[in-house]
Amino acid sequence: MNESIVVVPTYNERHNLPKLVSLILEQPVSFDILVVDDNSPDGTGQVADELAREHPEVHVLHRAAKEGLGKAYVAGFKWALAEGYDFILEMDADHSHNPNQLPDLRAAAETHDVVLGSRYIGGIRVLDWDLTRLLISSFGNWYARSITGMSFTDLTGGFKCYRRKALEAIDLDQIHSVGYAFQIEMTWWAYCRKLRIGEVPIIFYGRDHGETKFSRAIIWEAVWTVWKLRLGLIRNEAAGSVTALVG
Ligand SMILES: Nc1nc2c(ncn2[C@@H]2O[C@H](COP(=O)(O)OP(=O)(O)OP(=O)(O)O)[C@@H](O)[C@H]2O)c(=O)[nH]1
Ligand SMILES: [Mg+2]
Repeated sequence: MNESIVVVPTYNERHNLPKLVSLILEQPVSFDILVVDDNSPDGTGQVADELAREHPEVHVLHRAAKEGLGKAYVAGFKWALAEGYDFILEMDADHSHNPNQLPDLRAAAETHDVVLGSRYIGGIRVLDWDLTRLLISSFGNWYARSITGMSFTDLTGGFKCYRRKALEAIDLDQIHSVGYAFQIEMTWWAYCRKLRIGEVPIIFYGRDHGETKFSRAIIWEAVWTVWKLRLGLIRNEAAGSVTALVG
């Protein structure tokens, strides 16, 4: 068992997963991998099982139905904590995140409890997106930053590394959000706990194969969630609340 594990949520990613797994396993730093599949109709779960038979580093968590990214991550994080991993990373399965940057995130976690892979620190590094999608993402980050007061440049990204301590500080059963808001919410509770949060620059690539799950519902969830967090309308007993910041 390695001390670090990469949690990869999948929904209809059968064409992306095998290449992703081999790229992660080629890294100079060793990582285990947990695929969290929500019973993808395209058979991603079976592809993941085959990869697990081939590579002892690969594990698969099968969930019964699609419930959104947030629920899949929570299940994956709980599994990783129960198995005893010290560094828990997350990335998308669609080759938007480059596995060559996993060692950078892991290295930054030597001195931080939560490391955010940032597309926007020191300039915009997003390839293949049309202008509308880029504007939604950069405006969304500005909006989340302004309302929450967290000064990080990329609050909605899904390429991150948590130290065990950070995930233990948050009550994962009380996580509210399912889409991009999940990423903001997790960072928010770490921020309320005054954990050490850092950012490392990453390059983001548009998805390789398959269909997007990006939707209006996901955007609206994020629009409201930042207010709910800031106003203390969502609570996380373990992590404390906004009053800890103000008080
Ligand atoms: N297990 C699980 N994985 C999901 C779910 N929704 C999305 N994912 C995975 O989460 C990752 C990010 O989702 P994407 O569909 O790439 O979302 P996105 O990056 O905003 O949008 P596109 O890249 O344009 O599709 C991918 O690996 C998806 O397969 C879900 O409900 N359950
Ligand atoms: Mg994607």
